[in-house]
Amino acid sequence: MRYLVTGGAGFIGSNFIRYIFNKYGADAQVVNLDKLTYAGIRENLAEYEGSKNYRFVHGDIATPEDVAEAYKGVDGSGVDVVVNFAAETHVDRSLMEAGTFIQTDVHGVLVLLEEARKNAPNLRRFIQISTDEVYGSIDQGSFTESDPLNPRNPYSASKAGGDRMAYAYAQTYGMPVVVTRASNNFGPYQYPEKLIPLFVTNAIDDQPLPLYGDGKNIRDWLFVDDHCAAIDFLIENGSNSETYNIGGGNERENREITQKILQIVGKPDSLIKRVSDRQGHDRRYSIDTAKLNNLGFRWTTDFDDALERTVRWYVANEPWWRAIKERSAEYKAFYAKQYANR
Ligand code: NAD
Ligand code: TDX
Repeated sequence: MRYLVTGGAGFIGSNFIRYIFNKYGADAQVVNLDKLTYAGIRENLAEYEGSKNYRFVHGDIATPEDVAEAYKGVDGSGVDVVVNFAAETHVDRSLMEAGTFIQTDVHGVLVLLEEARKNAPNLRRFIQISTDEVYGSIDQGSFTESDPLNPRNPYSASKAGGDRMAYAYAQTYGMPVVVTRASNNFGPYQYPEKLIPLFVTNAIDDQPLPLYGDGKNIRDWLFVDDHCAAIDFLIENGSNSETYNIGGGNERENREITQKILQIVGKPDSLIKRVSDRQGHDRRYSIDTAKLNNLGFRWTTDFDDALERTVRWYVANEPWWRAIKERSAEYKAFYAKQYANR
């Protein structure tokens, strides 16, 4: 199979490319189109650089020329499948600067779809990676795929735009689109601005863990390998125009995750620092995964085991996150701004 993966230098995209090469070996060809924003780290996939099955294209999904170049594939023969991970992804950043979210998460999706019509008329599958956040917050019960969208922050509103744009191209032009809505991912190579990698790396350095509000917000946690396996499964088994929730079945309050991290790292609860709440902070995300389950997909990860392995990965891979936390001027500037408001 010939894949175009966008945003493959980021967290889930890099895990997905590794998953595909581990599973399919030389049968897979992957073009990775990535803009290398603050969140893109090309070295995450250093082991594939120079391989004849892998090609990195430095470009923007919102720039038609870059996208057309990527649709040529690894060897000029084209691509069969697109998996669009490229996005601005951090809710806190969308509260400071929403414009880039609209540009990439909405307009970028439009360009990718439009260029697919021109450059890849025989595409077998276009996977639009959306998020559980597009449904908004739910106090009880779980959202199914047919529930209305109610995004409540600029990030999720932008993702909802991209999600529905992909659907519109399926309806209007018959493109083989599948939309996936995943819950909170965790695992190796996650940028240390998201809850788990931020808290693990702060704990290692005896720095405060800034827990927002009362710490009782609930997220559903999905190990990144299960997410990659589900996407791979839906490339083959999903139906055109359909949307699939990909949850983890692991709903936890943030304060519980925080305490577990401290236990694994072996640091005291006194590192927890209650800070003022995120504006518009969604209370609880919960999605019903019966549709994916009924199609035959099976999750393989135990949450506690995966969390422990993830924490140990950050402990063992200090140079990876120290390069960001200590040498990225952008990272330091973001946190200076973030805590100036709190
Ligand atoms: P990430 O922030 O780690 O990586 C995003 C990647 O996209 C980076 O490599 C970045 O350089 C690239 N990128 C950004 N703008 C681009 C552009 N205009 N053109 C090309 N590349 C661009 O993100 P992630 O956590 O890996 O998320 C991947 C996808 O999964 C996103 O679409 C996100 O909305 C979705 N998602 C994430 C989660 C989660 O918990 N992380 C959950 C559900 C859905
Ligand atoms: O410092 C923090 N303190 C804190 O209490 C951070 C960074 C987060 N939190 C809370 C906010 C959320 O309730 O932890 C929870 C998780 O926060 P994030 O890691 O920022 O993720 P979230 O806002 O839930 O969004 C994530 O899941 C859905 C991803 O960032 C999105 O890309 C994905 O679509």
